[in-house]
Amino acid sequence: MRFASLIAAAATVCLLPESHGRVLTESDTKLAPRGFPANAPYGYAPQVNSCPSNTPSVRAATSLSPNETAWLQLRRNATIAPMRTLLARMNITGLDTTSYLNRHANNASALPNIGIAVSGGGYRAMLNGAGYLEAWDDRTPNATSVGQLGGLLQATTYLSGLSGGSWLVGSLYSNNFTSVDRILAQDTDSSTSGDLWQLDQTIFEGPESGGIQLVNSAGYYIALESAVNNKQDVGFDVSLTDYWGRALSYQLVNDTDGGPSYTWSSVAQQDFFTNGSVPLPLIVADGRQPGETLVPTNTTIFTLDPWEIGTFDPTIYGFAPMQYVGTNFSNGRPTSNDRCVTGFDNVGFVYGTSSSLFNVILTTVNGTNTTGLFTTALQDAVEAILSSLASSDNDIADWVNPFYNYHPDTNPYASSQQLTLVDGGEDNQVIPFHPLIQPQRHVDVVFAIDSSADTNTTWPTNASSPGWPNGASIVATYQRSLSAIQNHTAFPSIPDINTFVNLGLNDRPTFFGCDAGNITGEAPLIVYLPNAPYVYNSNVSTYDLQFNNTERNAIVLNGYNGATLGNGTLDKQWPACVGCAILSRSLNRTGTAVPEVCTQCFQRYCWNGTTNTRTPANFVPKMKLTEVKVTTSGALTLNWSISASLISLLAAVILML
Ligand SMILES: *[C@@H]1O[C@H](CO)[C@@H](O)[C@H](O)[C@H]1NC(C)=O
Ligand SMILES: *[C@@H]1O[C@H](CO)[C@@H](O)[C@H](O)[C@H]1NC(C)=O
Ligand SMILES: *[C@@H]1O[C@H](CO)[C@@H](O)[C@H](O)[C@H]1NC(C)=O
Ligand SMILES: *[C@@H]1O[C@H](CO)[C@@H](O)[C@H](O)[C@H]1NC(C)=O
Ligand SMILES: *[C@@H]1O[C@H](CO)[C@@H](O)[C@H](O)[C@H]1NC(C)=O
Ligand SMILES: *[C@@H]1O[C@H](CO)[C@@H](O)[C@H](O)[C@H]1NC(C)=O
Ligand SMILES: *[C@@H]1O[C@H](CO)[C@@H](O)[C@H](O)[C@H]1NC(C)=O
Ligand SMILES: *[C@@H]1O[C@H](CO)[C@@H](O)[C@H](O)[C@H]1NC(C)=O
Ligand SMILES: *[C@@H]1O[C@H](CO)[C@@H](O)[C@H](O)[C@H]1NC(C)=O
Ligand SMILES: *[C@@H]1O[C@H](CO)[C@@H](O)[C@H](O)[C@H]1NC(C)=O
Ligand SMILES: *[C@@H]1O[C@H](CO)[C@@H](O)[C@H](O)[C@H]1NC(C)=O
Ligand SMILES: CC(=O)N[C@H]1CO[C@H](CO)[C@@H](O)[C@@H]1O
Repeated sequence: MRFASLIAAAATVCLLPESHGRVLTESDTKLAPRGFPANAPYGYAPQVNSCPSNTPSVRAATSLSPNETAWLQLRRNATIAPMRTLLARMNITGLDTTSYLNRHANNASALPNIGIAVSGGGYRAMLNGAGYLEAWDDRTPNATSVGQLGGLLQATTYLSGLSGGSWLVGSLYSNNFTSVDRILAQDTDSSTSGDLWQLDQTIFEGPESGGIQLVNSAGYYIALESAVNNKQDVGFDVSLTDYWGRALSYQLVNDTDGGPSYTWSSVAQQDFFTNGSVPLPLIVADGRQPGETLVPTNTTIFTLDPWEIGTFDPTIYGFAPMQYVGTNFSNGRPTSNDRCVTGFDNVGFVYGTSSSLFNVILTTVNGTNTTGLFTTALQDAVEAILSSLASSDNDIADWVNPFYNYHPDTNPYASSQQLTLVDGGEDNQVIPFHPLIQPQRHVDVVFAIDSSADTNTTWPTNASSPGWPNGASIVATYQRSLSAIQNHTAFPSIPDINTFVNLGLNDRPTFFGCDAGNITGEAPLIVYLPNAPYVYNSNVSTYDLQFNNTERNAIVLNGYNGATLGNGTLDKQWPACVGCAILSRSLNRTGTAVPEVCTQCFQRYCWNGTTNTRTPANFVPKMKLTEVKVTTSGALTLNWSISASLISLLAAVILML
């Protein structure tokens, strides 16, 4: 039986002392230019050195980081030219957008400040999100034709991602901010074997050898294990998330062994970033205290950007330098000037942390009658995992706590040397709004891609009939903005989830907070973009881990059609309406009259305060355009064995830990 033998193989690997300490290959350093393997030649093992003269420290969250403030000068300026081109193409009758932008070009802060938030939801979220980014990217062929939205990405200041959304964001930034279109196109170009986003081989099988990912046949599991062992051997605690992040990287980072030397902080040193030509990537994770099984809505939410890890929440209210995370800090200072750590912030560990939802999977499986679903061997494996995890508290991402002894009056982690982080969606806020609604950032509009599966999902019994969003995620963000932890973040009014379904707000783009005057505090206008069937039933299960390229591309294409409303066929005015959403807060600020076309758009797309709270019938959305046909070659029917293989990977790594 395949999965059982996988476990056996993994167990064998553990017994092989030779697999420790991977020998670095030449290609580790040779392939460097496309990304930034800042920790080379040490791979996944963090390094301890004496601290630099400018001693790293934790700062209070009273403002944006000096790094961000300086970088924004460049970035806000750099967004003007693409915004000018985009708005001009959007045909906003009654407003000369080019003169408007030119008039305010010497004061970029008067102009629109755009954020994009890519939700979680496994590969479904990564691929649906990719379709939106592809449609908004001016490098995509045809995306700059009349009626298209290419350039919105180039006009954006902030790009946040969580869980599956963080895989998308992490993948682009660790690959020279390559375009989605280029990643998908690699399959048709035979000169490059196409190693990115090859989802037909699950992370349990690993990539085919011979490509750039697996250069020799040493074996995928051996490489995974030895990388994590290397980290452990130099004195760091490891957890399931280390294996998870390493395994995902084989699909997401275009380098040998998924680039074990690639760090998240290195993004801040790359030209494409320092010259302000791309948005600031923000990855979100939740704090989960030891012993806690359910993550409350008012948990501390962490943001990991290339400069820092930390939070504006009034609990910790501080940020630590990303490059030196792993260092033992106490009350914000390194405990020893001889011991500053670098290389802990591996990029796979960062998006592995953002998607570390093992506790959710395991508690769900724990309550499920799995008789008849798993083989006896797997059943045993499940039970072994559950008891092992329960006793070891290992179902989290284990970070060295930079906030030890920091703000001890309010910081729930102040007395812990460990910072335990989990999937950013475990507090039900599956869309990463948190970093985008901080008042210091002054974001005007957030394009919020919601790929949650809320309707009709009792995992695992309904795993073959998974769900669509029903607004639950954005409702959770709204509710948090009313609670004690909000610390002056504001959010537009959002109705209940029954209203979402009854009014169809979850089945088409909906704007929230159109009237800035109806909000206490400064909040962006939200362009809510729910996953819906435009050309493909993209509601595949969160636990679906295998896609052939045809289905992968169909989900991306569905997202593209969601972004453009079928290249404008569902609404010819859609591009103008997107332009109006972009401009809305800026027009307020500069006292400019709102053009008639925008008034019409707002009547059509803004939620006007109506509610309908009765319990809705089963939500079954209709295909909006012509469906694309996909031969799935069995991939879709694999739901069960895939879930089973997830369990077997967990079993395998438990054996390794
Ligand atoms: C990174 O992308 C830029 C812009 O597309 C390109 O000019 C440059 O050659 C790329 N660098 C590498 C190493 O591929
Ligand atoms: C961030 O700012 C600090 C202090 O201003 C500076 O020392 C550091 O080099 C900056 N980091 C990067 C990656 O630019
Ligand atoms: C621009 O919009 C106006 C209506 O506001 C419409 O009459 C006109 O055809 C549109 N032009 C293009 C090129 O779409
Ligand atoms: C941004 O643009 C303004 C106006 O063109 C200019 O004065 C300013 O120096 C620019 N800032 C940076 C950091 O380039
Ligand atoms: C991946 O790396 C290979 C080898 O360096 C390169 O030829 C290919 O263009 C890269 N793919 C992408 C999508 O950047
Ligand atoms: C599994 O369920 C049992 C009984 O409901 C419970 O005692 C145990 O804590 C659960 N284990 C995990 C890991 O959730
Ligand atoms: C569990 O499922 C099996 C097979 O579907 C069924 O025969 C059994 O009665 C169920 N057990 C419980 C406790 O529900
Ligand atoms: C979170 O909510 C719980 C229950 O309402 C409350 O006891 C706790 O103090 C809150 N924590 C924070 C940090 O607001
Ligand atoms: C290119 O964009 C135009 C205008 O939106 C659209 O009609 C056409 O179908 C698109 N072509 C392709 C190949 O996507
Ligand atoms: C305006 O604000 C009130 C009070 O918060 C809220 O009940 C109402 O739903 C808001 N209207 C809209 C359209 O957001
Ligand atoms: C929910 O699942 C049931 C049975 O699996 C199916 O009949 C129904 O259509 C589903 N509803 C939705 C909203 O998908
Ligand atoms: C704007 C605001 O009220 N910020 C507060 C957030 O929380 C910290 C820590 O409690 C306060 O110091 C800030 O004033």
